[in-house]
Amino acid sequence: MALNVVVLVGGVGGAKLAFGLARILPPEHLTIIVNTADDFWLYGLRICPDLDTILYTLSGLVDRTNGWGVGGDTTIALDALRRYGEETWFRLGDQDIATHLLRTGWLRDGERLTTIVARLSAALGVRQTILPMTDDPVATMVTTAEYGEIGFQTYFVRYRWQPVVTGLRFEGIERAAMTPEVQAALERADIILLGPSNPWLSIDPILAVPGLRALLIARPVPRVAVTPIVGGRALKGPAAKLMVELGYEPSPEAVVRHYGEAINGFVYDRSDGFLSLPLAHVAAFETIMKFDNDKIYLAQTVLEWIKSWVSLQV
Ligand code: FO1
Repeated sequence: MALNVVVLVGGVGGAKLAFGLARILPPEHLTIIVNTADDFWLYGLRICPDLDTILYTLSGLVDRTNGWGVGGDTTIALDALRRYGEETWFRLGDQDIATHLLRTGWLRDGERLTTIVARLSAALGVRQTILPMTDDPVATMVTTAEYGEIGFQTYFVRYRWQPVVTGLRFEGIERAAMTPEVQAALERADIILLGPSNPWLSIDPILAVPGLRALLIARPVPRVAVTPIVGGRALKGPAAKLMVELGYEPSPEAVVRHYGEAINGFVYDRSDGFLSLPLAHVAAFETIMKFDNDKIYLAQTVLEWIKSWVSLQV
């Protein structure tokens, strides 16, 4: 019998592992819980970059160079917005805008983000379950040395994550409710994975949804994080830079310590040699996922390793 696997992810890095898992698991056995704290409003549209990255990756529509947006998309609407004097630092493609138009309309009609994602998934032929971490609006706010507190996408895209970060907060998180779908998925899970996403920017908002971290910790199943840090550097994006700015060493050890009780297993990269980590279950694999084969290999290797350790315990 296939196991139920739940994976917590942010954007591009997590999407790669989700892709690998989707290739080897029956679709009804894979649930992807996605960060929504990088969602924001732009031109009156609700944009959910991490959700869309997962949706486009699993449907095969994704732009394979960027890892986000729709492959081959044009930017005619963005050019027209520029003509009106609008700022266009966030590159929204024309096909991508169709997703935002529908989602915004459905949200305005009072529909939950969870059911909206299910509708979009079904229309794009995605059979795995993609769940937003919450239906409620949460916004990552980044305090920077240069600009004070700014929204996440302003920090990440507009300023290309160059400002020095002195603090982070997730606006609205206290009022965010865990959805019944997220709760049920975690309660049913045989294996819970934390993808190689940024622990502070992508995974922390998910764990900060009231009750979610406690539910995770209470589950007596493998809860395994895959490292986003290899050789002291981030696989993608600002994880290593951010860790230094927040006073941590950019290392797998610091990631393990940060996750604390939320995990009981950890996968780091083979190139980091032998690491002594304060966890019962630790493995070193090839974690860099450049090609589709790498994604499938890592997903397969991690699941096989977890299954071997679970059967040893039984
Ligand atoms: N990332 C960029 O670096 N530049 C962009 O212009 C950009 C546009 C964009 C449009 C739609 C979308 O779904 C994602 C987009 N991203 C862009 C990626 C995204 O903002 C980040 O990767 C995530 O928010 C971080 O997890």
